Amino acid sequence: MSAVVISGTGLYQPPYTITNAELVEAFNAYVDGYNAEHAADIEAGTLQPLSHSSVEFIEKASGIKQRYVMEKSGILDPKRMYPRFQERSDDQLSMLAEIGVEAAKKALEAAGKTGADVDGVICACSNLQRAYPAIAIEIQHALGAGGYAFDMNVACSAATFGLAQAVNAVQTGAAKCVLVINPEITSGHQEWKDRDCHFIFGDVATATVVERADTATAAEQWDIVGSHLATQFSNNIRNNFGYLNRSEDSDPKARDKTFRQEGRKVFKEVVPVAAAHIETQLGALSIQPTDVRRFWLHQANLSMNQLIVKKLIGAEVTPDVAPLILDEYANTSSAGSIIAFHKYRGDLKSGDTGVICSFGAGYSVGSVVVRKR
Ligand code: CO8
Repeated sequence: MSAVVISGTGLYQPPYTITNAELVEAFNAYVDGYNAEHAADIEAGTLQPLSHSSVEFIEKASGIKQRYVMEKSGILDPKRMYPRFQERSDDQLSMLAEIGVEAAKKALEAAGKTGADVDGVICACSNLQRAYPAIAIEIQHALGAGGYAFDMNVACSAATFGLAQAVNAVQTGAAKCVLVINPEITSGHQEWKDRDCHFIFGDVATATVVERADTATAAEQWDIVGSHLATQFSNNIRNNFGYLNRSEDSDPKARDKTFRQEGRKVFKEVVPVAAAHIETQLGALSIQPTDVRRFWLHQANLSMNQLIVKKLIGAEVTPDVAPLILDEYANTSSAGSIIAFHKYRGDLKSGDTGVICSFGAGYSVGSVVVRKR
């Protein structure tokens, strides 16, 4: 079995920012328009009016202050409320591949590698742009990589599950250098008209280079100490969009064809599952949670992350122990824990141990324990 390291990460940040104030202004204009249009039904008591959203609620309930998006005019248009993208021809790079390639180039540069060194590409994300060919194969082609490539989706846990597949491939000799890429254009599947969740998501792409330790040349390398994955079925986060919708003659714009969740239930059920998951993994590796220098957690909710780490270390949680990127990026689904790892690891010393952990729809929990070389 080969020793495996993470030798580089990369981040692609979309061009547009939407602040909570901008989002709430557009949402409230949509609500006013909807209530005016349906005034007679609301008056007759046959339809419930929609309620305004608020900046204060969003910041207090989630910790989110803004998000990056690929396109903002469509999202902020009260008559539309979703992004406006240009359809591309078959010979143009797809949007998902394009942002994946940007993140991958940065990760390769950090690792001191080129596309030609890569013999495995995994595109791991929450929403895939098309059925086939795989986005990963398109990225493999664009980077001039060899070997094999495939797409996978484990919603918010796609990145850690993808990392675990990459580690297995390198350990067993199936590949030498694998790129795990997480392009998340969540704005396409976010329900911008639902006040319970209209503030949650943002767009981004991350990439991670996983390779044999004996080929790694990067100045900074992270040993993979172990990975641990688990799933448990739940309908509390769900999206029914899929290829059978046409045959079902269902409405492609119906509410169940975009992201929906029982946020309160998710919060309550996932906190203990994630904390127990990390504790079990650390126990199996003979590591005390208090000896973990940093937790790079999935970024869905500030209080959720604080509770999980507090359960583990039995003390109040500081950003030094569990850094937050959610305030700036919002929930970027699978990419969140990788953004945190990408931005907040430079100060750690050789021998320091950290945990990259994601949790979300499925339910799914994935954790990867790493140690700085
Ligand atoms: N403005 C003002 N008031 C509001 C708003 C709003 N925008 N929204 C809700 N309220 C009201 C509610 O109506 C409610 O009022 P009342 O008490 O009168 O009934 C009150 O505020 C409280 O509402 P909630 O109980 O819903 O509020 P919470 O405190 O639970 O906060 C959160 C809501 C922030 C959603 C919180 O529950 C949370 O973060 N939960 C965890 C969610 C989570 O981790 N989800 C993971 C999903 S991500 C994932 O797995 C990836 C999926 C794939 C990505 C797809 C991309 C699109």
